[in-house]
Amino acid sequence: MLEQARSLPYTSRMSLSQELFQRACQCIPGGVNSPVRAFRRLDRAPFFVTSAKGAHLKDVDGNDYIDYVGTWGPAILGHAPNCVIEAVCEAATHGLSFGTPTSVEVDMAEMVCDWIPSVEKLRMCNSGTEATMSAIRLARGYTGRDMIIKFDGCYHGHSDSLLVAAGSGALTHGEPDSAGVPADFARLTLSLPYNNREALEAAFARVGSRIAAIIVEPYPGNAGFYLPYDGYLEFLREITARHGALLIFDEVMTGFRISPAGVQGKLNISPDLTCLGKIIGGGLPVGAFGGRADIMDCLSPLGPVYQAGTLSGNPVAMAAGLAQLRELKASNAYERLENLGARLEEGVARILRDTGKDFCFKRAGSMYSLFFCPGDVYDLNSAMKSDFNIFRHYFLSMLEQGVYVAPSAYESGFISTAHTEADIDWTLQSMERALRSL
Ligand code: KE4
Repeated sequence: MLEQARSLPYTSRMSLSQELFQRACQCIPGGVNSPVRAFRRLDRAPFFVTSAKGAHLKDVDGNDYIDYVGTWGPAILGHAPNCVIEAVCEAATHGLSFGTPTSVEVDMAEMVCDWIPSVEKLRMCNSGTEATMSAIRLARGYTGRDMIIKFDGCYHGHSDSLLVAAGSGALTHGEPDSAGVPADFARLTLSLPYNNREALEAAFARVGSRIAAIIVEPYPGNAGFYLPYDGYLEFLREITARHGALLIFDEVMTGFRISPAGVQGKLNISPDLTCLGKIIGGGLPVGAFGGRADIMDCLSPLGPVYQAGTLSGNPVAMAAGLAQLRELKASNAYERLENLGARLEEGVARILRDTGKDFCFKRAGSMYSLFFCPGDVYDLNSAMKSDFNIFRHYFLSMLEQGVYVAPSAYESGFISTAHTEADIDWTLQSMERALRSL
């Protein structure tokens, strides 16, 4: 069908993604397998990708895009890095899944424990949702307590306990508190404003003895990307220790991204448990959670907290993740990511100055967000001030110029080591044209 479509006049070819989207909507809810991909409220159908390499995506209509979504974080080396492709092809020749232990799972666990000092033991799973869901259950099992604290706009996947005031697609589509989550479940999750010490002190004063854990995105990236106030994460460490609750860092996006040891490595904070995903899978479905051995040993088959998965530690996925992590370690990836991120940030600052736009730009390393509102962004309420109509104009203008930024005002942007200075410069030129056309 693709070849036939390609022979059509260009104007008809433009509809191939739309034709696919129409077909998809007949058999897939909303036409997508994850809501944020749907381009809802963006006045156009999503494009359908045929291939990706380095910093670029190609769609079925032959359009090419510089990609700042990076499949929502995993593509830190760019798409389809040769080292990952070769590792996957090699692993696949030995089999796809065994349901038995394999050496690559040991290699992966040893590597993560080496990279992230707070992780003494690790359990693999198949998504970030599984990782956080399991970490929550483990925290409840270890402490014997039921309540969880999360933060407004933070997103930890779609397990029932965590779809309360959630970010990412839940926020994008106005469903921060999803239907289908029993009220009795939601009552055990307290969602508080991020960067607000008083709210936390008050919650612990009220129900501290019932709180099993705080789970936090140390650098929130699911209401757009913003940062903790100085000392805030250290405060989370102190108040949880003071009340016998656990501290869970959800580093599904920031792990191996902000530093080789995520945010915790950059700030030298030791959470009790850490959730991982995305980069650790090299683009294949992988999640993981780990932490203090005395807590992790509560997991079956050693302890009473059950957690399992048919494809957990899948050998092909492990090969992909190991290849990606090894390349990150062997290259000067983090220096390159910082240099590219700084180039983008300096360019954005110049553009905002030259165009007189009072917008807020936040960045750490290769994660960033542009908020279309004045003032600082430091929590969900301030992020929600970003003007959606300006965002939609910006998104569509950038796409027309061959730059794919996240199709939501409530996601982070990601730079990869495969982005070039020329990519960044084209992106900045496109951004300036987009903002000047407002
Ligand atoms: P997954 O179940 O989607 O693998 O991971 C859930 C998750 C957990 N924790 C954090 C901090 C996350 O950002 C995520 C998922 N991230 C979103 C993008 N912000 C996934 C994109 C999507 O839902 O399609």
